[in-house]
Amino acid sequence: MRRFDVEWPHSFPSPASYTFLMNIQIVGAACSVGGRHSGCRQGPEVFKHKELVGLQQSSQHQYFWNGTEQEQLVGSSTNTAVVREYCRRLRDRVREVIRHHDFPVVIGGDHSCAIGTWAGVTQAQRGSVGMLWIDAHMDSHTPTSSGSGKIHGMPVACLLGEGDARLVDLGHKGPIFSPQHTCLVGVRSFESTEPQLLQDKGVSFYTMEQVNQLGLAKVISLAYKKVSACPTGFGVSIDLDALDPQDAPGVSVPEPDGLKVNELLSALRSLPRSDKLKAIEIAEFNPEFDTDGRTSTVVSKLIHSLLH
Ligand SMILES: [Mn+2]
Repeated sequence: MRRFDVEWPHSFPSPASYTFLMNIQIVGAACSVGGRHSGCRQGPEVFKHKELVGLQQSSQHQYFWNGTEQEQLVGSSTNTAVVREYCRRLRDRVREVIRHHDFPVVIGGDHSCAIGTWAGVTQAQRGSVGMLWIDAHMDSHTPTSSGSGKIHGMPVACLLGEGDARLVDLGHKGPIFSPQHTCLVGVRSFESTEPQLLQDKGVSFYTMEQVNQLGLAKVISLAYKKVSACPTGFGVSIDLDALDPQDAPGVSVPEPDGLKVNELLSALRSLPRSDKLKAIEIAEFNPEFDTDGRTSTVVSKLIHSLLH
């Protein structure tokens, strides 16, 4: 019996993959100024309304709604100032969840929330963490390379220590992601400065073309091996735009020819469970474009596939 195995009464279903019980705290990250559409701000509340009860009923884990951090749009504040202040609050909330020995699942919100989420995780873990980043984009712009200036195109760079000083100093000293334990999967829309930055840092990535050549299960398993080797622990951040827009239309920046949701779910389900997984983040849920509720269901399934 492994350290975290729990014995169940015979009347209760106990899946073979079952390893340990957790209190899961879902944190809403209702932010949008880092992104392209204000609709992203509604993501967490719509998810809570549509999915929370189903998630609670389908799980052996205990799910709680920890609360939703709202962005404060005040007067003349720049987007960078708003995102910084926002990410500081999100960081503190995520850090406290881990300090209370619960497991944080952050639902965003534009992907700039990652700056706060993973700063909080590194503060709790007292060190850089590994990262499986599943995304159509590399999110590795800096203010000098970005055409749009949107901060949701910059979190990976910030978390590797590059970019606006106000967004890179939110965690512990040094980069928040351990570069050699960070891997991007599913990328298919990026500009040349971004892979350059990742290569300079020693971060690996699998483009959509490589996913199609090798198969998603293989890619996810290789990436997982790399990120889960980080001694401090690791996280998973999923931008819903990594998925094919037909499977997950409720995103702000859809990119065609993405990951098939069923393939991603089965690849994630087949990964070994690890107590070194410290947090999950699912970002860019935009309910304005999720007319039939397909995308909110996908969010639930992704959480389920990673934790069961
Ligand atoms: Mn992203």
